[in-house]
Amino acid sequence: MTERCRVVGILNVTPDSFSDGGRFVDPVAAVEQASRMVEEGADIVEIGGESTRPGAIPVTVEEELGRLLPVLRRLRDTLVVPLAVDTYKPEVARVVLEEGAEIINDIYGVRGEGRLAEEVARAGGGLVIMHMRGTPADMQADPWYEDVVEEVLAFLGDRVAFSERVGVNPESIIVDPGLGFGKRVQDNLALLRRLSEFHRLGKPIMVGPSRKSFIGKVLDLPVEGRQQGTAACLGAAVLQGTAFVRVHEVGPAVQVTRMLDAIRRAS
Ligand code: HH2
Repeated sequence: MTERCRVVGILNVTPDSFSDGGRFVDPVAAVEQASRMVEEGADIVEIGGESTRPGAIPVTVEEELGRLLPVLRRLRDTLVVPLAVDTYKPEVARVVLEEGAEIINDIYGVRGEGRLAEEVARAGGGLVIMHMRGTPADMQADPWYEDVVEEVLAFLGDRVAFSERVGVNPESIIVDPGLGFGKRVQDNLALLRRLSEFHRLGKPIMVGPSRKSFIGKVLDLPVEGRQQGTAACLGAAVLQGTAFVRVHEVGPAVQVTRMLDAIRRAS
């Protein structure tokens, strides 16, 4: 089991992300936010150039790179932590890996022909394989599972094997059940409750509950009121040995995960 849970700070350089959309489109504001997250204890900063919220509109490769590169180029020379990029496009992955990103986070879980996995393999980068049912456009249209944990495990197991076949370093693969991506409230809760079953895959686990709508539905709260709900989800995840948590508010998450790590280590 992982020694210490790592905190991944989310930096969306998009106009339309569900929780921080529009705040960090300006590269200067984005760089300030990234530096703040590192000061607060982020282990990784992850930049996203296309929103994946339900119903979000896809952007072209040029648009996505146009958002990412000014920020990535500034950050790679100043930040002391690894940079990840949230993209599912192989062309974007190739360029950002050349420009200093070390990890690619693919919400499509290297589906399809898997060109993205080949780009990661070629660059010797890290890969986050996330589960999503459908696409952001249709994922919340009546999702249904017989056994959500088994189905997500089967998908991730298959995609891990595929990624290793095309040459991604087995030591650099992280798996993520994709909270909020084509799941009902009870599916998200079951995934969190049974997260320890994902250790069967033999890979570090990442989860991203931060401010998501299933928290809002349980607590009947808008996005800006979901800090404590997020912290509760981190509690469930860290006590089951998750290796990475992906959050918008790094400072509180660092405190929560350090405390949970201390509890986990107690005999
Ligand atoms: N959640 C979001 C985006 N990418 N990647 C992983 N691995 N796991 C997640 O849970 C995950 C993810 C959605 O959150 P956010 O990036 O804040 O929103 P948006 O997609 O609207 O930019």
